[in-house]
Amino acid sequence: MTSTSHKPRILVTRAIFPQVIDRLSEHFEVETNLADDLWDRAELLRRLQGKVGVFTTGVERIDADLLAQCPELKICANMTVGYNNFDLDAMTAAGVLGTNAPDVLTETTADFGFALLMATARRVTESEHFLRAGHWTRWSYDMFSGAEVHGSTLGILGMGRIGQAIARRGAFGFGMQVIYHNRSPLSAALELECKARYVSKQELLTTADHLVLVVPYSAASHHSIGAPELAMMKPTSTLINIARGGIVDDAALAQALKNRVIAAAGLDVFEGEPSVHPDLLTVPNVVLTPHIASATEGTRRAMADLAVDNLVGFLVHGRAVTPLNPGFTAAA
Ligand code: 8YV
Repeated sequence: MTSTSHKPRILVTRAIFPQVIDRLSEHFEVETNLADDLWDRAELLRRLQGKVGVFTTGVERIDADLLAQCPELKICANMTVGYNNFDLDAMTAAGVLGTNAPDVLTETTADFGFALLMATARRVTESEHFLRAGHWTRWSYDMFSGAEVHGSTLGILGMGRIGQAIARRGAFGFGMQVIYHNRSPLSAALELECKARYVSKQELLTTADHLVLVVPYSAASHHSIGAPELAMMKPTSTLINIARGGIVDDAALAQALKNRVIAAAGLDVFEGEPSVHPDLLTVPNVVLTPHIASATEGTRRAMADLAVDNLVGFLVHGRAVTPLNPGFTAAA
């Protein structure tokens, strides 16, 4: 398709709210993917030709090889807070800005983390499957007896904004003792606000009744929770992953759940998703959801709007709202 438009050209890689396309179209010539086709890398590369910006959804791998083939590209705007799809060093070297979508999803994602914790501890999906299968024929004193949530010890690995929002829910909503481990401790004021205590990773693993993972994915956090860490956890404990696939060794977790090394797990993210390790599908003591922690309409709109603000901010006004590259100086 040829065009006489002189607006800068951008690409939106997946289907998104029509209002998002409308907002972008005020400033840009927008190539969309309204059919929501899943493009392979070659197709993404082809579509990126001649584009100065791209609206991404957190899974499109932006690395040196791709950037070398897209010399006109200036900004990649993720509508997600996580940005492990960006090789930020390669982007900085190529003069390409990366932006993410923090803050707007914090409370919604923390709500979901807590929902998954509750469902896992109290065996909500396992018992529903039992009921739907027609197995509920009588009351029994220990039927689907689960783990206590109120008053228990909540462990949080990764104490960024979402971790802090989960800590507040646990401390003030459920009277939990909150412990956390992070690269560095929070300020004393923030610790007080979250009623959370900094501990070593070892103490976190051995003490938590419910351990929630909210750490960003990187080479350093790959398989942060594997067989040795699971073996350190209490046999009565639950593990919740709302961060990223790859932080947990899913094969080791499936084995640990099968052998009751820990009591249960709740997983919203998976290694190699949307594929799920087959052994996780056969153990009963795991709650599985398809990466939906931020999925409310209001939050997904806010995330997409922030990506638009970044594209317009940078390409039209010269300043992005939530830039990622440290010390990035290149102008749009
Ligand atoms: C996204 C997320 O919905 O923001 C993130 O980092 O994990 C979720 O909120 C998900 O990444 C969609 O790709």
